[in-house]
Amino acid sequence: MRLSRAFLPTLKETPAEAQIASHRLMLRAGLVRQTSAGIYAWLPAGLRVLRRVEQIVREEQDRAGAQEILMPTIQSAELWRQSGRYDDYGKEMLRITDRHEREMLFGPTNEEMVTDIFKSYAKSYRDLPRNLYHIQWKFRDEVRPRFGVMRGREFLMKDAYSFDATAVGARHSYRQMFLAYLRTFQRMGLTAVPMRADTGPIGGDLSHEFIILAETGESGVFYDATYETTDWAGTSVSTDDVAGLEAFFNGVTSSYAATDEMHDEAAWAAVPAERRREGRGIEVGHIFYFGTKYSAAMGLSLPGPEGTTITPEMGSYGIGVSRLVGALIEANHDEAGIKWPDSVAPWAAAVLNLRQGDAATDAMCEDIYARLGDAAVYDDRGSRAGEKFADADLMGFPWQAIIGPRGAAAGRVELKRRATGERAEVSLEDAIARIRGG
Ligand code: P5A
Repeated sequence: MRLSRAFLPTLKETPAEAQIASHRLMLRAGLVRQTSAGIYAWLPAGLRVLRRVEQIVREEQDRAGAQEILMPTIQSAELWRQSGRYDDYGKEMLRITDRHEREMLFGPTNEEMVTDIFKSYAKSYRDLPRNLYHIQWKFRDEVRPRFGVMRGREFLMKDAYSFDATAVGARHSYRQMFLAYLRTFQRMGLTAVPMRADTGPIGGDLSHEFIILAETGESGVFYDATYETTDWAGTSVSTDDVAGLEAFFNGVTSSYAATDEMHDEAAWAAVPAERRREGRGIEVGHIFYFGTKYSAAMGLSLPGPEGTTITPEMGSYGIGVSRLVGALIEANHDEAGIKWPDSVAPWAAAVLNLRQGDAATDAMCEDIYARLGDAAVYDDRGSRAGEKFADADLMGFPWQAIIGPRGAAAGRVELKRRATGERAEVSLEDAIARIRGG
């Protein structure tokens, strides 16, 4: 992408409405544009990050055995009356009436719809277990949308739903998602601590929130410092290994970690004082085991073995995909701008031409840009070097390949690593190899 032709608008001024770093930087780096309170349009750079985050989430869901579907955003009120949540959900639900006066709504979550779909096809207990997920926009009419995409009204969620024949099976499905979540966040370079959590309007008795520690987070958290140092996601346990996964899960959850809603002073007092950590965090995922709450209410029952009847045990598993883009910036930025981790960066590198119009400099920039292809943006604008540096730092490309007349004459590129600030003078070949290597 050539910046001279790109739609990558950056702002010099700090927008007054943004209270936290990630929101300020998302607006300044031209990732999103607010169109109504809590509703955002995703601009090219923001969309590329959103898609990369989504793809990591998708790969780890698939790897854990979940299957992707796509359910609509608009749902019928009738489904929600069956579960009893239509009236319970209150003002957070955006209610819509169609031309035939039928009551519809913009889905805040999909437990009812997926239960209804599964019920239409499942014939017996042999169709269990199954896990279905989708990545789709949700709408919740939050009283106080704030912090940009962190607490939006319209937001992108990955939501998975598991169906099992037994409670034992359902706990295994829960643990499969638990491990998939640890792996997902680790691939984005984030440390997400799983914490015992309240189930709220989703229901059930077993629930964990995955929290990224950040001062600007909305949840108060209490946890054992073990979570800061142990590489849980690095485990080689397979999501199909029932006993191994249970042992893994028990190992991870044996250390104390809870949100303020679930905080237990007695258990906290048992954590050695030097390992007690209190702070704030951003909830990027939330998983629930709620048994037969929806299957029973919506008439999902299947013939079991030997004349029995089974009401499937269910769980649901959410990841805030659009919120993660904000959380990633909260965890990776400095005064100058964003420092994207390689795995989610919109482009791996920016090629900065310090003397636009100088034949040798232009030629070398064109060469490296052509060879990097879609991995790079090329700052070929006529602007001053200082502006190019500032924009590249702001937009947060992991690498900057800086080329001026002196480097071009010597066949050298100045390569800057955004995350550490390290600089090295390297050949064109080395620059390309290092950028491609992440
Ligand atoms: C689990 C999947 C659920 O809705 N039903 C389907 C369950 N859980 S949840 O905790 O309410 O939401 C899942 C994740 O979605 C993100 N999220 C939000 N992101 C941005 N703006 C919002 N207003 C918002 N609300 C929820 C969070 O990351 C949450 O963990």
